[in-house]
Amino acid sequence: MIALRALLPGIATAAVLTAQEPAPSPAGGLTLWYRQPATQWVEALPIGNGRIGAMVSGGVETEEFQLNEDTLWSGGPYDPVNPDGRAALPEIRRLIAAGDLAAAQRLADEKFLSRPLTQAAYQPVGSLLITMGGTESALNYRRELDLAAAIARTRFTIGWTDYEREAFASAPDQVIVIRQTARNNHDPNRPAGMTFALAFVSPQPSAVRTLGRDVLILHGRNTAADSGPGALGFEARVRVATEGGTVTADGSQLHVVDASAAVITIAIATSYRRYDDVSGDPAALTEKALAVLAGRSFAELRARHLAEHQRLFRRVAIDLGHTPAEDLPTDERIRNAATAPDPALAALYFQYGRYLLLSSSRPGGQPTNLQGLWNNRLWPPWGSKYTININTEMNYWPVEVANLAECAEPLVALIRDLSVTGAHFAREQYGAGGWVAHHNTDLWRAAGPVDGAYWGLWPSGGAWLCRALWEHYRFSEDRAFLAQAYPLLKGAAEFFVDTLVEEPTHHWLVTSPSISPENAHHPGVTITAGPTMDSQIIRDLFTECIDAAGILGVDAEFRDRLAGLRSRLPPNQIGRQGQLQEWLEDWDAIAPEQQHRHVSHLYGFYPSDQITLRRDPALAAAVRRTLAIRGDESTGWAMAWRLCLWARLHDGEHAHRILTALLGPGRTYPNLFDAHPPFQIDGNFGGTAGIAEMLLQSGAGEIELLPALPSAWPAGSVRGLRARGGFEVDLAWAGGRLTAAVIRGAAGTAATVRLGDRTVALRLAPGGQARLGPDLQPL
Ligand code: FUC
Repeated sequence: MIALRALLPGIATAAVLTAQEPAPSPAGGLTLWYRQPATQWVEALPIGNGRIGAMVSGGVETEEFQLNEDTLWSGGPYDPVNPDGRAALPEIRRLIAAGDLAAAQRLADEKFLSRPLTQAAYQPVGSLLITMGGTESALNYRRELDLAAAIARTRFTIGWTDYEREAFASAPDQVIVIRQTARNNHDPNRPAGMTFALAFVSPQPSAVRTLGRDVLILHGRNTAADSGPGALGFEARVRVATEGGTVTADGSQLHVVDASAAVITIAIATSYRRYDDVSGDPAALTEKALAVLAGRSFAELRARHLAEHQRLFRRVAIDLGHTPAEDLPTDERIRNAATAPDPALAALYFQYGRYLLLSSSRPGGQPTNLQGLWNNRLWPPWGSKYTININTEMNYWPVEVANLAECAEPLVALIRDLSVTGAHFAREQYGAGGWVAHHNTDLWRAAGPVDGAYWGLWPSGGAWLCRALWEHYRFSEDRAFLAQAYPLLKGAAEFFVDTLVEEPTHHWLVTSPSISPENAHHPGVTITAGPTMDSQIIRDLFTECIDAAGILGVDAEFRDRLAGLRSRLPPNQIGRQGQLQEWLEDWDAIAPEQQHRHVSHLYGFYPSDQITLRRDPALAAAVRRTLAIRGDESTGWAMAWRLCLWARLHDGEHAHRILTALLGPGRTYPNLFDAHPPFQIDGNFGGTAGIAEMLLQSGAGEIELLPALPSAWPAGSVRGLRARGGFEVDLAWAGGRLTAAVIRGAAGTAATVRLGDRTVALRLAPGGQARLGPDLQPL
């Protein structure tokens, strides 16, 4: 029992005797496995199809599938515009220009923040409980998550019966499927019977009923948010089919008696259709989802699920080396991460990041939130929403390089929504054109500043999200996509065209009011004008618009206008500690939190490549100095960001030290979820991106091989990473040196390939593939 323990005090976990012989990890290192059921939520194993998901605890007496659906959030559609906001803006700006930052922050808190001050929260559906009863001890227990198949399995033996449970969340069929079997291990020819009850529990206002003898329904409403009452209905509908035995319903539970196998199918839906439309019919949707599967066997559902998962998952393979450490269960490997070299754990973490993206971000669904898709609390930390001053962006850092570009679609759709709600906010509260989003957003696509000016008064969240659009184009060179994305980029830029102000000292054009995300420059004060990160983000945004408009052959005048404004943005500055300056003024050394988790002004070095090691050595050295001051130790995502930055600095040893700490028990839970703490999924995705960045970097027409290979990974290989410019790359190395590289792309595509100081110019011949040897010589 995990998530709902408090609600179900009467249910105890059956005693589990672990198997004496540890089974080695199967499936080529792509399995998380354990010798005992989960006793807390961060030990349970996540499955998901991008829209619906479950945390599987692997219980014996009672198994819990804690369920989520990605549109079940608190509240309903709302407009966060503060009617006092627009009138207060000139005075906030005046106070900032006059240097009275604390007063500006106070006034912003009083007049400029969204109404209400907080956004909606992502919420759980409830749990499906499979209760077998009995108190006998289980033997030969093992549970696992097979990433290659996207299947969670639990196996154990009680007496003469072997039990096995398999569960997956199917993207093609939009249901969670569980199959439970019992086998007589003494005499396979004799039947083995399984008796269990199926029940729903939920922390939501909800009710349970049964339909016929084999359907169980949980239906309910979401709870209120500060923005208003719950406006969503939801339903989870389960059908059970058995081989042998009987199924009966008693109005609140289903009872399976003496079956040798049971297939449990779960459909979930809410009434959410769009951020401003909650008119969906969850009962009709779940009924239909189950009805269309009526003729399909379990084997067919499983085959369809596997084919879709493997189509995407198998694009990338990775091998970072092997040690005996990898033979232990996953929780023990995490415990040993700092002391027992385990390169295969880094490889598993990388593939787990890809698995999590596939499971939590699929076309048509919501983007991954702070917990991806998985949340068991009505009021999760930070509402488990979209924090767009780093966290949501980080969730998508691996999406292109790790060859899952399709998974970016929900983020593109969110940006499209924000370009509408954010245009309304820009107009009403800033009197500006274009669109804006601040540091958070939610299911209802609220775009205004929330929580407090200290955290929320940051107008660059939408612009940072737009970077994902440009990256998608850079990796794919897909012009049709660029044509769709351009209006979004343009709208984000138009907001700054209308709102940048001239600062009094250098006459640079800056954002005002703004902050450098969540870092105070003076005690209690974050508000300022023109923090470095804003100028970097706007410089990128303007450049992307100019380039995109050029490629598409549109908006010549707008391009010139942006180029003119871009030349007046503040430059990146080096401060008196030799650091990259975080604010217009050199406040870094006096800022109260010298080791602050955000490294916002290093955005320009990673994820952006506005500053590069080779083109801007002085600024890159300042980045390194800032990282040294900030230190390696931080929250999960903040360490993942540092990992990516050290990889960009080509310091593989330093990057590996951070990765090792990230993989240890302080920052990784037993189920490999990242610990902020508490759980936040961004560190998983940032860590995945960081591992890719150690092996391959690309940009400005160059593909760099093994730029930050640590000595801990002397031999290995990776297949299927993507590089900007439309390439796919395979690499193999031994003795810490490249042995072979394969670069694929469309015929005629050109790039410079770099290995250390050596470069070769490459133009792909017909067939679209080049093979290079240890010194980049053609093979
Ligand atoms: C930002 C971070 C916090 C946390 C929150 C969800 O506000 O500063 O560390 O990750 O998002």
